[in-house]
Amino acid sequence: MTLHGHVPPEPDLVQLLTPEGTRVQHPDFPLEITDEEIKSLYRDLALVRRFDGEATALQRQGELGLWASCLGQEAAQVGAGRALRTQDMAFPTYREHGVAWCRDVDPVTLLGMFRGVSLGGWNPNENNFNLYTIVLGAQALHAVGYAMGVTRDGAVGTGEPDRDTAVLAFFGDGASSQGDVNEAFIWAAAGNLPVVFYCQNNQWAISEPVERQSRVPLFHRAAGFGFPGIRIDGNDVLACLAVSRVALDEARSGQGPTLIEAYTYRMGAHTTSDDPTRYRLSEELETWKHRDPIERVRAYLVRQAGVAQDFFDGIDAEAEELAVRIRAACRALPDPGPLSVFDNVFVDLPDELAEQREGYREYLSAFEGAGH
Ligand SMILES: Cc1ncc(C[n+]2csc(CCOP(=O)(O)OP(=O)(O)O)c2C)c(N)n1
Repeated sequence: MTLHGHVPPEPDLVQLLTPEGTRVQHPDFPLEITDEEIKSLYRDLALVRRFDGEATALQRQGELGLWASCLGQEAAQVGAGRALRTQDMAFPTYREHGVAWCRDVDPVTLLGMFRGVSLGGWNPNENNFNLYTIVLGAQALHAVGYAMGVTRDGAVGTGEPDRDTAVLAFFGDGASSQGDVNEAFIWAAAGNLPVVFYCQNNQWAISEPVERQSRVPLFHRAAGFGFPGIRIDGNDVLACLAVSRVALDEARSGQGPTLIEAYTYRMGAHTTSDDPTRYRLSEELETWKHRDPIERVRAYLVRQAGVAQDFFDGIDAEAEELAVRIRAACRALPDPGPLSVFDNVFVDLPDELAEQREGYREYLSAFEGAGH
C-alpha cells in the first residue's frame, strides 16, 4: 500500500428519517419528538418552499432583481433554525430563507433586499439573525468575532439556560474553500469559541462540483483544526434538528466549536441568473428528487402517524395565503428615499457623515418644485 493509494471509506451520515419516511434511531443522537412537533416542522418546510417558489416567480415577472432559491435545502435550514434558542445568533449567507423563517424575519423583508429597495436588510439584533452576506465566507469570521464577544461577556458555560449563548455560522461547500472560513476555524479552535459551523454541502458552487474542491469529505476538515466534525443527512429535518441541538448545547456550555456538514442538494438554479442545465445532468436532479426533504416528512405523517388529509389541505391553504400576501406586499414596497443611505450604519452618525447628509439633503431640496 502506498500512501497515495489509500482511499478512506465513504463516511456515514446521521439520519433519523429515511427518504421513505421511516423513523430510524441513531445511538448517539436520540431525538424525543412528538408527532405534533413533526407536524409543526412540516408546516415550516411547506411554507418556506411556497414562499421561496413565489419569490422565484416574482423575479421572473420583473418584481425582483435576483433570487437565490433554497429549493431542496429546506430541511437543512429549518432543522438548524429550530435548534436555536432566542439568545443565540445566526450568521447566514444569502440563501438561508428557511432560517430567516425560523427567526421570525418576515419574508417580505428578504424580498426587499432582492428587489433593491433596501440597502442591506434588517436590524440584525431584532431577531438575532445577521444580514445576508454575499461575500463568500466573510460571515464565518463575523460569527467568530461575535462568539469572542459573548465569551467575554460571560455568556458561555454559566449553566443558565436563557443566558448561555451559541453562534451558528452558515456557509456553502464552495465557501469552505475560502480563506475566511479556514481562518474562522483557526480562531474558533484557538479560543474554544461557542460557534457551530454549519456547511450546507449542496454539491455545487455555481458550476463547480464539490469533488473538485476537496479530496476529503468536508466534515473531515474539522479534525485538522482540532474540533469535531460530523456529516448529517441534510434532507432529514429530524437529523438536522437533533445534531444541531447537541452541537449548540455543547457550544453554550463551553465545549467549543463543531463543524456540521449537512449533505443536501441545490434542486434549483444557483440564482435566477443561472442555468444549471449547462453544467449538470438531469439524472442527478432526478436522483435527489427521491430524497426530497418535505416528501419524507409527509410520508411519515401519513403512514406512521396517521395524519389525515385535512391537515395537509390546511397547510396548502395557509401556503397560498402566504404567497398572496408576500406578492402584494412585495409589489407595494416603497422605494427608499435617497437620504436613507445614511441610516442603519452607525448608532450615532459621526459629525463628518452628518455634514455629508446635510449637504446631500440641501442638494436634493434644490430639485423640489422643479416639476420632475
Ligand atoms: C469572496 C467571493 N468570491 C466569489 C463570489 C462569487 N460567488 C457567489 S456564490 C458563489 C458560489 C458559492 O457556492 P457555495 O459556497 O457552495 O454556496 P451555494 O451558493 O451553493 O449555496 C460564488 C463563487 C463571491 N460572492 N464572494
